[in-house]
Amino acid sequence: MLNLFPYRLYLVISEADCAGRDFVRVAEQAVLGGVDLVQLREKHATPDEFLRKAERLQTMLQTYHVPLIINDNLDVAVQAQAFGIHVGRSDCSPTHIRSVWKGCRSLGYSIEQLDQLETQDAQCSDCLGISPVFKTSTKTDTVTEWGLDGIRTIRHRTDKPLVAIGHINAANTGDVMRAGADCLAVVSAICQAPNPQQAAQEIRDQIDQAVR
Ligand code: TZP
Ligand code: MG
Repeated sequence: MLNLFPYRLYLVISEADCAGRDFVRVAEQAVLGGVDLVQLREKHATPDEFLRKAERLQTMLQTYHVPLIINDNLDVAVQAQAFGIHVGRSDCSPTHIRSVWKGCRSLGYSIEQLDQLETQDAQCSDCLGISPVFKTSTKTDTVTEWGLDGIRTIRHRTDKPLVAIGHINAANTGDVMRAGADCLAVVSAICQAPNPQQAAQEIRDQIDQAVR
């Protein structure tokens, strides 16, 4: 079967996460280090600001043929001609997005509780976020810290591509991949790093070793 989710290292970025640096430049460095999918997650921007940021990021990413995913905002995703969207349990539902955005090429859905796996929303999604794997200060309103056992549990229950997120770094990458993740999503280990390209490269090397 055609692999519709060939991505391994997924940068999740917002301007506020980048320690005062230009977020598009940080994302570009991350791409040069091996990031192959980028999500713009702007929790405090107005819709107009969110769209402008998405367009800037999109322009850079297109030169590298790296897809852009928009967190949560369907209007921004459509207007920025993003590759896809990622939503959580309390956001616009995947079922609704499928019915209205025919051009969506990647629909991600965060799994915070096991009972979500059985839902239509999970079933119509292209990938599932395991959210969070470990406790993280980047997102504190979380429900379950899945840990490595949680990844294994979810892996046994679904064939969907699994994206692990939450305190992922080069030191735990191997364990998270071997527990059953297909792709790792990272905020601070790349965005806050003094050298985002090198930080991405280190995680990417660990991923490549784990999947060999
Ligand atoms: N969803 C679950 S954890 C998280 C999100 C957006 C934040 C992950 O950030 P970090 O800095 O990689 O732990
Ligand atoms: Mg959300």
